[in-house]
Amino acid sequence: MGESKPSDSLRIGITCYPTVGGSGVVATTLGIELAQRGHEVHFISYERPFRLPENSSRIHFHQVCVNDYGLFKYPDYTLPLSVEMASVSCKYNLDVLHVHYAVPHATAALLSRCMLPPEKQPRIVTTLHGTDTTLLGADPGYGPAIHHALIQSDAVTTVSAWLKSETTRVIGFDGPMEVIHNFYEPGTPSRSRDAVRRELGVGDEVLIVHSSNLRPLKRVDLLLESVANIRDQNSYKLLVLAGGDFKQFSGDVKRLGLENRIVVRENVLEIEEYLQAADMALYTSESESFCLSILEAMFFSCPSVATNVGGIPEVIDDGQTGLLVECGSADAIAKAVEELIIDKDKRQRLGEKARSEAKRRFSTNAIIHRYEELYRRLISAPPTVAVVEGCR
Ligand code: GMT
Repeated sequence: MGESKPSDSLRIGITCYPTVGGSGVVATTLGIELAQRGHEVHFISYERPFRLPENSSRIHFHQVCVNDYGLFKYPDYTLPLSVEMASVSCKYNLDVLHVHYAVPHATAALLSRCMLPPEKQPRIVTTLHGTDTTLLGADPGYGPAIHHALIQSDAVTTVSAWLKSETTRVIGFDGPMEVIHNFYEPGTPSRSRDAVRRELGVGDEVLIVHSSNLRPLKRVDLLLESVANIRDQNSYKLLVLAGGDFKQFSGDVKRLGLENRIVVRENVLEIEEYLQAADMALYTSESESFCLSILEAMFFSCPSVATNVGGIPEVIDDGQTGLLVECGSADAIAKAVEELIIDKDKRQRLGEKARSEAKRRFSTNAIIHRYEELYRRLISAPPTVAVVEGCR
């Protein structure tokens, strides 16, 4: 299969986390878009990424088998992943191995390269997504391994300018990094906006959407406190699209008297259905390299109220495509949300601008060619032979 390909198409391996989560969504969409542009794409992971189509002739999935040997207290994923990466690289003559989220993917990619003869070694691209820098990069048990993987990669990209500077600050990596912002390609909803709003029990209220994996840095506690501070409690409903178990917050919901204001849908795959039914979005994270969910909402003309942290100001133009608020104050967040609830004209104006800016700056057409150009540049240059200096 690997032998005949159109002269300018590439063979690209992609490794990502296959579950619901921004880095996996971005990697999967990238693979689908690359295949549509004529490239041969090989996904290598422990599970098929949830949005990966089954029926594309140019998309292949290679499952990594993890054995739970009795001797091991913790099952190891990195070594079988590296072996599968080497095997796929060798069999299909990969030009590039593009890993999303450094841990453990970048280290596994380097190991796989060491297992291959020079003529079979693909160029390695590592895309940093967020907590691989901010959380794991600061962890002494991971930081030096991430630093090593970055200097040995042929290219490193970050999903925002903020994440690039954090990578230098936290990990001490001062090699080249290219900022390639995230992108999104909305699917077409299969139900009408009215049908979805009926399902959710929403009438004339403003429907506020929040979509996240609910991890502590998403500050769901602040989200709930903020909506509880909205003066007219009948003016809105909050839809939580939860990539996790929302029951952990039922105590807060009860304490704040929000039982009738919140609708939860867990592990939704077709988020477009719900985004088209929403009027605005709300994000209260304390750290965020980009926040793909804000971008997804923008494509459906939803302006967000969001905390002014990390890379979020690169996505939202404050006062034009959404409203930025300092993280921490539930009062300030509630006021910004109220402003968009009460002023429908403003909400719609910001929503329309959000949509046009999302298409202009963060559509697949605006971004995918940046990765293609990067791959071609790497292939035409000599591979990276980095020398590690000193101990870390
Ligand atoms: O880094 C993470 O926490 C996981 C990652 C994910 O897989 O959801 O989220 C990060 O990558 C997304 C896609 O690039 C970004 O939209 C998120 O902002 C980012 N999360 C954080 O920085 C906390």
